[in-house]
Amino acid sequence: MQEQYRPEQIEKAVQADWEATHAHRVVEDPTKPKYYCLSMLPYPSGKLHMGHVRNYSIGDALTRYLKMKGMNVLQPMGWDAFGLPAENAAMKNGVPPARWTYDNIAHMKDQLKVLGFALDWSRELATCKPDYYRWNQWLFLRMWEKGIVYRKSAQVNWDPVDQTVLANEQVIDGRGWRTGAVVEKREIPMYYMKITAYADELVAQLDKLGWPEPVKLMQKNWVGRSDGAEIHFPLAPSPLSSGDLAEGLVGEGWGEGVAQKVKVFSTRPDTIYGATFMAVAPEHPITQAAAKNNPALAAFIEECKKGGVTEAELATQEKKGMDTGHFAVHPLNQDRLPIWVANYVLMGYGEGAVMGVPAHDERDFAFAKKYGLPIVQVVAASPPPQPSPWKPSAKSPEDKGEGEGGGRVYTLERWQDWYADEGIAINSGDFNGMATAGFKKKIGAVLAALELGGPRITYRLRDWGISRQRYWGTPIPMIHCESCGEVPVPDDQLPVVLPEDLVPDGTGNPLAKTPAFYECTCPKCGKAARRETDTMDTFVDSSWYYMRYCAPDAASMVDERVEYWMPVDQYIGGIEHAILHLLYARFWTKVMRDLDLVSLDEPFANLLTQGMVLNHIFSRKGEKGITYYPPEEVDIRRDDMGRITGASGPDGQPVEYGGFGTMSKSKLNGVDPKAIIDRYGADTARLYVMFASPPDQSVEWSDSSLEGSFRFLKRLWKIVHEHVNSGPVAAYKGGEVSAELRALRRDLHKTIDKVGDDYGRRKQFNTAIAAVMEFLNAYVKVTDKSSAGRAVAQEALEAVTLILSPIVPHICTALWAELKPGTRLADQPWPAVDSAALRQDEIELVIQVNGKLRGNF
Ligand code: ANZ
Ligand code: ZN
Repeated sequence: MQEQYRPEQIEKAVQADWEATHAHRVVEDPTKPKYYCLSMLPYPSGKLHMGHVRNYSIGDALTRYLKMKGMNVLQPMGWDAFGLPAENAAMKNGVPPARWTYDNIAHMKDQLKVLGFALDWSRELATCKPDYYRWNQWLFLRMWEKGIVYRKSAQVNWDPVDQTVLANEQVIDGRGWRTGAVVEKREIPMYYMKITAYADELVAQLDKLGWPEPVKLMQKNWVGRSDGAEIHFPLAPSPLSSGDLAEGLVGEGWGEGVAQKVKVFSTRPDTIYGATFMAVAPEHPITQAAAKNNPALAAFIEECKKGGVTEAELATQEKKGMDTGHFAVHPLNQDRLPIWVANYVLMGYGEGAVMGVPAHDERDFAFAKKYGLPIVQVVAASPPPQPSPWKPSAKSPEDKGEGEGGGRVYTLERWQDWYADEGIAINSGDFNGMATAGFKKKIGAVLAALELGGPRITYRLRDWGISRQRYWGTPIPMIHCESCGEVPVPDDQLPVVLPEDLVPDGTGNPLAKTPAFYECTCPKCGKAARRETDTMDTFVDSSWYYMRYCAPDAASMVDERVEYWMPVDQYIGGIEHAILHLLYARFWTKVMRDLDLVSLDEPFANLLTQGMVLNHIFSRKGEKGITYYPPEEVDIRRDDMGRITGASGPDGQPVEYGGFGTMSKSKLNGVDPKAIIDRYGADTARLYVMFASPPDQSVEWSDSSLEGSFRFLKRLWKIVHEHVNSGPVAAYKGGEVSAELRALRRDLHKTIDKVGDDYGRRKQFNTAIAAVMEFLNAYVKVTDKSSAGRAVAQEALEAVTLILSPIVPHICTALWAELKPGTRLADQPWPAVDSAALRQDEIELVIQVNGKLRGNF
């Protein structure tokens, strides 16, 4: 046996052997329990980063462990190959996105192979290949037939200089990233998938998933189910001066009769008597109608358009509003409520209008305070909160003009959270004294009987707009015909192939400028027609790739092999995909189920979100902004405790230490896995990322721990070398051995047991590694070199090699070959725990009395 640990030699040799024996290929085998271990597929950006290494090392350890346990384990890999970065790179370098993508795939595949993951490459797929995306198109057409896909106009960001649609991330401070032109909003038709039809199921089935609770909560909140009521407030005849609102609404698409009321959605219909004003969104038809004769209001609407549109932005921005001068009538007490336009009301949620209940809604409260609108308490806490913040208004209620809510108007200085609480209804007509929970249940029916609303459920979730005005994606298989309208591409004309030789130049989708692509004949009438040039959101590609791995060569979208492998038993990936990707994949699976393509409800039974790999951030503020310095180019000063006290850059001048942050290109704090592997080998890189912390926690990069991992492998090599070099040894066959050896065997079998439990059940690899390290410390202390001692040493080293192999498979394969010449580690099962060895003949019993040591037995 070679004396030195030479990772560069053994890793190549071991990998060549795996390759030659197709060691990682799996086939469906109904006689074995199956296990599907899936890591999220990478975007082929060109380079593997430490995050990939960590993600795939976790999946690989689990895969290798479960294979040793006798399971049929599928661990595939592929490429999320469509997307914007390829177009940007193409623009920069003048090469087609396809070329860039395929080159990157080839390069990253080499890097993955060097890491020695047990991947079944025979199932590799790239989502940009027609034999994959044709099924995106095929399913899209099935969804179209079922009405799950529909077409609707929506707003997009329009760059007036480039004459192109911009993705949200291409809009920087309201301007186009390339041209700097002020971005406009445009309405264009787009295709949508009705994910909202699955909203309830997407929430309900979270319960049966073995996912981290925070991820389930994020999904639940994203769907955002709200139970409440729809309430109609009829419009009051308007004062002459501001024109009649109902008239103004005619021709606004409100249809006759419908225009006569303001509809709102409320989750607290039990506070209906506390409504003192109406607030409508700036885009609401009522606002538009009211603005016709009101230039100040029109100007206000324009101003609102400039503000943010996300919910977070709306929640934080200052509440602003303007009175329309019109009124609505309260459906229960007939009060006249002023209709205001408010910037905190979202057009896209509920009805785009709210009833303002300032006493019990924080936003309404802020708004009412600002504009001097009345505040009426209608819920009394039970037991009453103390001290009561409510004071009768200083002004007499009569001063409010209309006399509405006579005697019920209170002032309130500050908002407190519990104003929103449930309690007992007061100031609420016939409902006074009722618990608000019961009131809330009842009011829906009351409103329905009055034909002024009824119970209603609303979701935050919107339908999934999948149209992208981009080139590098799956072509949407539709044809626009002047006579026939929207015509789906017939199945026998699939796939609609994306030309791979176009080079985008930043001035819009090149497909729309390529007649060879868009000119076609209508499948229905045979006349000249135009092919859709939008492509699909790349989240479509990642919504079902994991099913295609199961049957990569199927002549249909899926086949019975999908039933064998699915669901994914363990999915591993970044927390950044906790919402959209997982939600879309779950939706897509349910659609496939409802189309009778698969029988499962949920694609991912268990989920592990691995923590980020972090590194130090060093920077310096200069005239031109912040400059970042790679940690390896910085001279770091530390105190006795190892804490960083200061640092200087390559020029000797001080740089600022910003703590640990995610490794990122922009902060120049990434560590290139290639450099690590070149220097220490793949096993050290794998050991390091697995040992550094539990898989779901972040890893703070440390060069010294990396060194430590390498030293440990060198030590392991040395221990086995010493043992093997001392000549042949008989295997341990059981029977009595010395107390020292008995203790070592107990330690060994406890370790095997713990490591198996850590890998398989707890999925905590760092503690497993620590246990093996501890065991080896005990091992080297044993002095017995008798034949029994040598036999136990052989047993111990064989077991150590086996149980470490899921983490560091190359070195273990090589060591195994030395320990048991003529056999292969790849053929070995997980070592059995000898329960007899676990038995302890002696224990030490320590006696303490009142905390004082009194003796031991
Ligand atoms: C009266 C009320 C009283 C409300 C109260 C809340 C508390 P979630 O839980 O998010 O569904 N709302 C409805 N549509 C809105 C829109 N388009 N833009 C902004 N706000 C809107 O919240 C529903 C609540 O948010 C609704 O219940 C409504 O205010 C408001 F003590 O109605 B509520
Ligand atoms: Zn036609």
